Amino acid sequence: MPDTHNDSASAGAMRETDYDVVIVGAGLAGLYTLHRLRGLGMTARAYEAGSGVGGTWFWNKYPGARCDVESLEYSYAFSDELQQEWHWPERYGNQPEILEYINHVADRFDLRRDIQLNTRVTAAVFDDDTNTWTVETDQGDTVTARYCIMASGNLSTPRVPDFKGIESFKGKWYHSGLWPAGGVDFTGKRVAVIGTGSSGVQMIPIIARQAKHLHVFQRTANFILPAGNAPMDPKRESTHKADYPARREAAQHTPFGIGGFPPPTQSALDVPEADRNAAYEAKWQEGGSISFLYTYTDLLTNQEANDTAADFVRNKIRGIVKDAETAELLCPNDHPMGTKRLVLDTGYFETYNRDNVTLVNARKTPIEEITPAGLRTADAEYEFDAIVFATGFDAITGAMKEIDLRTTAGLTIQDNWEAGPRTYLGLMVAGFPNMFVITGPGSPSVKANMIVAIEQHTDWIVDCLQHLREKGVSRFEATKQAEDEWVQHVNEVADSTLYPKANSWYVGANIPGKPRVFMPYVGGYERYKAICDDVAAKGYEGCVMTREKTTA
Ligand code: NA7
Repeated sequence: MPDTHNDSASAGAMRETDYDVVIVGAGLAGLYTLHRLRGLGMTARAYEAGSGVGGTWFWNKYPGARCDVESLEYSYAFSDELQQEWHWPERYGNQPEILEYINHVADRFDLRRDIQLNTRVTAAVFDDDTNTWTVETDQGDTVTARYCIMASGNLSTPRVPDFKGIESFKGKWYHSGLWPAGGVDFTGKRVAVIGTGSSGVQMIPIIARQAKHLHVFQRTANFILPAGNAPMDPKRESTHKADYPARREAAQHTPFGIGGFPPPTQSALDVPEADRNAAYEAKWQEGGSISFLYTYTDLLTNQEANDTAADFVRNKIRGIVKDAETAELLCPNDHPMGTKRLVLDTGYFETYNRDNVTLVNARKTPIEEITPAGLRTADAEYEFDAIVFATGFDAITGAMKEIDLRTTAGLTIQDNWEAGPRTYLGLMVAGFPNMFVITGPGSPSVKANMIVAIEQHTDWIVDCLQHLREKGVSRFEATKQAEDEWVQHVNEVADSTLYPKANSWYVGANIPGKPRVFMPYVGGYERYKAICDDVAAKGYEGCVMTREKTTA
């Protein structure tokens, strides 16, 4: 671990700013940050591009949008009253329910008065002399703050591929992450869905029930498991709530920040085939992705072990999908199971048994052009009334790189991250003092229960701000050495797993030209948290603090 820790004094009094903190984004991360900063008596302003709070859950209104972590776990833990009182109607929250919950939190904790909606942060510049940030928005605001906290999300920059001819299309087109608030009725329409990640897989069964005909363009077959969604079992809810604080605490000591699953104890290869398949079958029936990955210790680290689970899933697909050729096309075959985000479905594979659904192999015959009437692949022309792009996001780094984020010392985030993102603990970027990132690259957030990661990051940052205030620190930054060592650690951990084998958004593979770097920390949430706690306990090891000589 890095050991650079410096505490120096500089001349001059602490410069006045409009706010102590500017927060970029009012999703789950921005809201909790605002709440915590209030508790510290700090002034803060959150800017949010959407016309409502909620981030991901505000934008992703496509049919079937649902969380893949169970509601009783995918919810804030910071208020026991909140978690006791809130009732989740289903095992997994759907988008409207989660958005309702987030709005309830905004009201309950009186957060809205410090949030400016319909406002996108366009620039954030750190002044190297005054140690303050100046933030500009597309609504003409220019404000100063001591600190800037990026709560701008990992999947908040929707990407429509650069297809030729898109402007010529005479029908309507949509992106999953920019869905119209009033919904879309596909009844009687000829529809194309492009993309079979979580968004495509969730919407396809629903659109298939409405459309006259649905063509699905699949480039990569994914590993998809049954969600096992169901109305919330009242007994399960009351048992969970009776034990909530202990369950939340237990989740802190797990690799994914999700409790309730006994950790695996055996290698998949130490178990006879029949027993192994029985174990996978039980997990398949139970539903859920983390539980499935927990069947054996080595599913994400040993190719041979992984193959046993992958074969089980492929056989399931062949058992559900009646047309043998379609079934084969739906069988993932180019990456180990779990190395792309595992998708949870409700009736996805069954949808291909409908007469009005056709699967197109967009790997063999790529989409070449959008035409006025529909689209053209390498070997055919199609006519559509609507095209849905479920083509994903410029993940993890997209939102920050869209901002003119720089320092007067001459650094820009775009240059700094040209060869891939670099952070210390996923929380700070060397050269960008007084800036924190929530769920940034190099943190385990997208590989963990996101809301648990958000609370952990925020608590760490807010505790740090309190420390800095008590010490009269005006400038706080990660050292280059600490950042280099963290980046190396993130890479070493990733290389000890099967994750880098997949062309996923974890490595930026879905964006042409994006540097191929494994961005999340996959050493486990609990290990990451222990490292963060240790860094703080050692007086923010790996960071430099500059104190004012006079703060009176
Ligand atoms: P994903 O998981 O990035 O999926 C995007 C899908 O779109 C994926 O199947 C891509 O295929 C496909 N895609 C992208 N570009 C093209 C082109 N040009 N032609 C054909 N197909 C294309 O995004 P989602 O919105 O589904 O999910 C994002 C996360 O949200 C998810 O992981 C959960 O964490 C929640 P590819 O696999 O790149 O070959």
